[in-house]
Amino acid sequence: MGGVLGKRARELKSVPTDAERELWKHLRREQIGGNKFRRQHPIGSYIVDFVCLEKKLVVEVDGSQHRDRVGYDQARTAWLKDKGYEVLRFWDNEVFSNIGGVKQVIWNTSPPRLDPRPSLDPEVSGPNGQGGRRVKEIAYIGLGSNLGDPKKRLREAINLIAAIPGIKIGGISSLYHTEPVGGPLQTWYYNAAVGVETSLAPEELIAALQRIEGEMGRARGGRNAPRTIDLDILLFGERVVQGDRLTIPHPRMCERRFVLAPMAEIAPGIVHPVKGETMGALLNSLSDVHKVVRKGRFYEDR
Ligand code: A4P
Ligand code: MG
Repeated sequence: MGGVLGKRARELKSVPTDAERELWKHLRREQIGGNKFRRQHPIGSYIVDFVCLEKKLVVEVDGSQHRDRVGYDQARTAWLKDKGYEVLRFWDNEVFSNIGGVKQVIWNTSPPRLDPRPSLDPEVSGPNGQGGRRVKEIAYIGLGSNLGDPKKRLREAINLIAAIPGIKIGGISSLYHTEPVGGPLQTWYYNAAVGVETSLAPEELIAALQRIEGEMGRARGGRNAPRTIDLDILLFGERVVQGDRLTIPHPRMCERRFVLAPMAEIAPGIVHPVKGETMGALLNSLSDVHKVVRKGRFYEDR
């Protein structure tokens, strides 16, 4: 998606006005956001758009104030809808005067569900312009945090994952509040799982995830120590990888309720390539007694 929409974004991008900048800051404070696009309004004013990549959602904020006129670019909206985007529209006075309501509408818009079958789209080319053609695969990433506003950290991590070239987020689990497993006495974690469609190789994916952990200020505090963010590759298609730096499936996933609960939510029928059992079955037969509390849909629990 990045390619086409990215090109579109480049076409539309220009220097924002002060009003737009202020609006953008406001929405950022409220953690609505993704990329910001701007374009010349057909009737002489401007539209500011916010694209939530992980939800395939475009939010159009129209600053024209002319409610009686059709201010939106209908061809563009049709184009986005054709590409599977949900388009929500707000007038800027709605955004300023009712940010809570607007937020609710945005976060309640359901995230897209991941199609668990790998796409065999032959048009997928290798990342970094290498030209080698790669088949997209479905990988699942486990997220965990128990330091520094963990819920916010998980959202931030999902946004950063969505921005990795060669990755498209498909499914996002609910947010789970979980009792710590192992390690020193520490506060409860928040955990989640996301499914991604990717043309990256597993080694490239783990490198990208470790970069994000670094960017988000993760300090390595030892095994099972508290952490601002932990991003683990749980599954990568049906691959079994056993290297020095990477083990897939994640070696401890089947013993952990904080991993299997979100996984069984987004991918109940996916089979563990070594155990030969589905995520749902693994969760049902799990003996882990650590508490895991589902906190509702990820974007509702704010
Ligand atoms: N590595 C190998 N395979 C993988 C993989 N599939 N995904 C290597 C990610 N990393 C993988 O990881 C250590 C090394 O594992 C890396 O160099 C990587 O190349 P790390 O993230 O630096 O360290 P870590 O996360 O502390 O170690 P580990 O063993 O991954 O810990 P876990 O198993 O992730 O457990 N309790 C609750 N409730 N919720 C939690 O999220 N997390 C942990 C950490 C403990 N208790 C928890 C939670
Ligand atoms: Mg880890």
